[in-house]
Amino acid sequence: MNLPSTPIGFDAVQLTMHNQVAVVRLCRPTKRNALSDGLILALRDTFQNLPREARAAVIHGEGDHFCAGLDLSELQERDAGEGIHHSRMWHVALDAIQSGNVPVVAALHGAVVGGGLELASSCHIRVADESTFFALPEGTRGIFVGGGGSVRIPKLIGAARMTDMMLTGRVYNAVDGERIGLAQYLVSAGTALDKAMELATRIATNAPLTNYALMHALPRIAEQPADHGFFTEALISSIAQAAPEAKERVRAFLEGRAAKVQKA
Ligand code: 1HE
Repeated sequence: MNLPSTPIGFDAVQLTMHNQVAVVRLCRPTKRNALSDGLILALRDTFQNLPREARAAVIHGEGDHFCAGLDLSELQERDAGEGIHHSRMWHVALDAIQSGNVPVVAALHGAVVGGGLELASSCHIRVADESTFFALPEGTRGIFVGGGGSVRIPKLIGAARMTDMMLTGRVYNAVDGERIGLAQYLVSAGTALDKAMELATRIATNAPLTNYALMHALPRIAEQPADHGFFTEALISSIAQAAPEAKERVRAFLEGRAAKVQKA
């Protein structure tokens, strides 16, 4: 996709606005977009400070790969305390993506490995093109996931599959990755960004309160015991339907002014 390059912000993380969609690009292709501390902090700052007009976001990587994970050249001997702070820094950055104000769509291609998969897992929708491959080489490197992967990835594929990936170094191709739930969309090579932009543009037209409820209420409800979940659902659905925008959208449908659901 041909996106105009008027970056706002950081060298290795570029932000451009396309109508109401914020497009965030990892720009470290010579290092396969490996996530240095600086890049993690830039991601944090970018997502904590998205322009007010943003209603959805897309994240993608420059070059042949989405992201090669942690910048291994920065991996040093850390004592336990420093290790905790480093991991917590990733948690804050990726939480800014998952728990921000707008849904984020990841456009994936090439390597989505280690911390790159942790990053992708913090997004709300993942679009993988046919060149994508997923792996967690942490097991092979003698380390462990530290960017929230042990929380988020089992929610996508289950603890058993994640255990297998880390114990055996198993690599999933795009087809199998989509099949097991690492991505919700599989598209032809070179078209992930186009598809992600199409989805984000559509998401940006939703009522902001509905998007917010999906990002913030749904994951919590999914973790609650059923009776708590039903109660939380009743609260959030009543708040959403009471919004003037919801009333107008329902009225538009009843008056034949809104699109019907089309057969897939
Ligand atoms: C890197 C990194 C990196 C590439 N840190 N520098 N992640 C990994 O264990 C994955 C390591 N990377 C790879 O397996 C491969 O690089 C790729 C499959 C992603 C791409 O292969 P390729 O052939 O296209 O590139 P390359 O020749 O391996 O790498 C090009 C350059 O990028 C090279 O540097 P150069 O100076 O020699 O040109 C590589 O050293 C550099 N590079 N990946 C640093 N990851 C919060 S905890 C998270 C824990 C983890 O993420 S562990 C998993 C880390």
